[in-house]
Amino acid sequence: GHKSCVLWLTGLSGSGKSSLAYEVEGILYQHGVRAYVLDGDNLRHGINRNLGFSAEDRSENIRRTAEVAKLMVDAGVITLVALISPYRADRELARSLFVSNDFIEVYVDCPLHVCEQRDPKGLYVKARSGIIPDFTGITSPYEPPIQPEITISSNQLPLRESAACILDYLIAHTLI
Ligand code: GGZ
Repeated sequence: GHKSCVLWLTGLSGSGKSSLAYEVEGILYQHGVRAYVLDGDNLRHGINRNLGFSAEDRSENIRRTAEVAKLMVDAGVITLVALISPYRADRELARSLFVSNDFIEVYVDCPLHVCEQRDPKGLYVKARSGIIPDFTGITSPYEPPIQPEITISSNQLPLRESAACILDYLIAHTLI
């Protein structure tokens, strides 16, 4: 058996949040544990499609996603949220919707210059040239977590090992 919870992955664009979330989801699935990824980029095509990247819209993006995550946790699913969620206050609001052990903040820590070198979608180049305004890390702030439950240095660990860190946490806290 398992106990549902939310793993809230925060970090820069290109830091590896989505890859890590889907890796953990896949491993949990193989072990018969129900898990589901709420990915910022995907949600912005659906329930969050009317939101942009102003501070207000990001707050609303986080609030809605946290409410959906809460429903999923109530339904017994281990829920992996992958959102930049750059503002501490927004992440704290998300945390406040859950009982303390159910909210696990995962800081996907990757230096900006590494994210910018990767630039898988060419967004950093566009941000630098001013084509994309309010881009996190370039023209919009990112406030790193102060006391995350888990920190993953994603540029220093292979994906499998990063996923193993999260699984180890879940095991150590008897969530799986
Ligand atoms: C940051 C942006 C922006 C701006 C588009 N700033 O790496 P990606 O491309 O695939 O994922 C990023 C995604 C960020 O959406 P989130 O919902 O996670 O952001 S937040 O939590 O801050 O609300 C990025 C793309 O959208 N993208 N414009 N200006 N990322």
